[in-house]
Amino acid sequence: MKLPHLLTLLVLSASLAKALSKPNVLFLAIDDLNDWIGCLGGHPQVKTPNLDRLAARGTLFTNAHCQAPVCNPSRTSVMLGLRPSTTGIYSLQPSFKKVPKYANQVTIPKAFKLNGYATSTMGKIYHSALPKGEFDKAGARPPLRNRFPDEKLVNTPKNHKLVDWGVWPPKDSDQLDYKTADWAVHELSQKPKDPFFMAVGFFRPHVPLYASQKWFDLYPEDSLVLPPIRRDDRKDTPRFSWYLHWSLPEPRLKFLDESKQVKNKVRSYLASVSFVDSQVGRVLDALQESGLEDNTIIVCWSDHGYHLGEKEITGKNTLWDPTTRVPLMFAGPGISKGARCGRPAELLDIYPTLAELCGLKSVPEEIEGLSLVPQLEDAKAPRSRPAMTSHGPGNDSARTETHRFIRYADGSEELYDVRKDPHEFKNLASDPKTKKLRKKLVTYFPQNPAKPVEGSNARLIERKKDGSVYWENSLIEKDAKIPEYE
Ligand SMILES: [Ca+2]
Ligand SMILES: [Ca+2]
Repeated sequence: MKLPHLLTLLVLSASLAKALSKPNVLFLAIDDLNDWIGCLGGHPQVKTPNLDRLAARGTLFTNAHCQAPVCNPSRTSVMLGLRPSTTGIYSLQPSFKKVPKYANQVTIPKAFKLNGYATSTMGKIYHSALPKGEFDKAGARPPLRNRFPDEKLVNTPKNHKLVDWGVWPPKDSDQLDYKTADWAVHELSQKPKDPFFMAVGFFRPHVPLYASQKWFDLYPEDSLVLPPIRRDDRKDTPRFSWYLHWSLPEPRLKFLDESKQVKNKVRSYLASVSFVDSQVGRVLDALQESGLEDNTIIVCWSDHGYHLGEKEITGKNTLWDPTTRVPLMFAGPGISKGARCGRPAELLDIYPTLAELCGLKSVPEEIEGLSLVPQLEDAKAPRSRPAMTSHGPGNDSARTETHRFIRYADGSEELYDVRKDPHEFKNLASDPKTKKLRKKLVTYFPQNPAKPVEGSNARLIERKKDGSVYWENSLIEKDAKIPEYE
């Protein structure tokens, strides 16, 4: 009788040890990546074998949306677990570190650190320079030769240095993302101290949309499929929708049409996506080779999407799917494999999800997301609310499984039935039959959105109480022509 008893003890202690050993976390952030990845099907030709294999290893959220349609507020919302309408951080500045109320907030990496994790990072996780004290260890940004060509490849109306696209640089290893992947590969090969939280932030497909020739070769120009663009799509969107992207460094569709750049820009974006996918692949391979894969949770997300002509614009700063819909996937211990979840999900949910998966104790009570663990166990598990996105106070959007609803700060509205109209072409908000639904969806919006914090500026849209509207703190005249459009 002694032997079975010993065996039982051994089995018990092995499962106890497993339960006690905290999983590592590999946190992969990608900048400006919309739903143009193979497993989300946003573009029929896109090639992202590495993101696709990660999705196949875990659970992919097919209806995930950012909380703000620009870098700084979206990333702040993810890392602090708070909505822009709560913090008042809506624009490209300030960093939360400059907002006294949030300067010492327990962010995701800090929560891991407080729970005994070794934390490290390289690349773009926060929008601005990496705040001090966020991670134990940070990879240094290396000097880059060939970061920019001698002259811009495309002359755009604003001629912003970053707003450029085409074949560049000659070698992948000249790209910052390559160096970032190098760093992660090296760190993983050293078998980091257990448990670890490693955040790796990739910069493409943020502009400039540069990739070397081999990535362009994946998308021959003569067979290129263009996104669903309707050149009269803004006829039924309110004037206020233009205020959300009143004047951007990114050109309008009109410029792309006139300069015959639609195909070139679409190809450049696709090439940039495939390039960044290859760098994600290098990191995933390194994790596998390290032997740590079985005890590592991987989460991969993008801070918001990107328009390539849809709704007659390029860039972000909107409340429609091309901007709000983002890749979000989890893989690792306790997560269903090969699952696709169509329930609305928010990037805000990453914080409580990781906290639950890793059994974190020191997590701020006020974080606003909902843990996605029920959906990671069973993709059909219900979800109590839509995914919300805000751009400036009072401009809100709710995405359910069937509809997209938008209300702007002046009360104008849009409603799309995405079952019949997945590209949000036909605004149904003026149809009286939709009133009941619109009234219901309004109830999810923030009731008293925070005012923009001091120092807010770039990409800030604000409607004052007297009805005047300010773009980046400058008044928009009531009858002003829409820049670069009218
Ligand atoms: Ca971004
Ligand atoms: Ca339309």
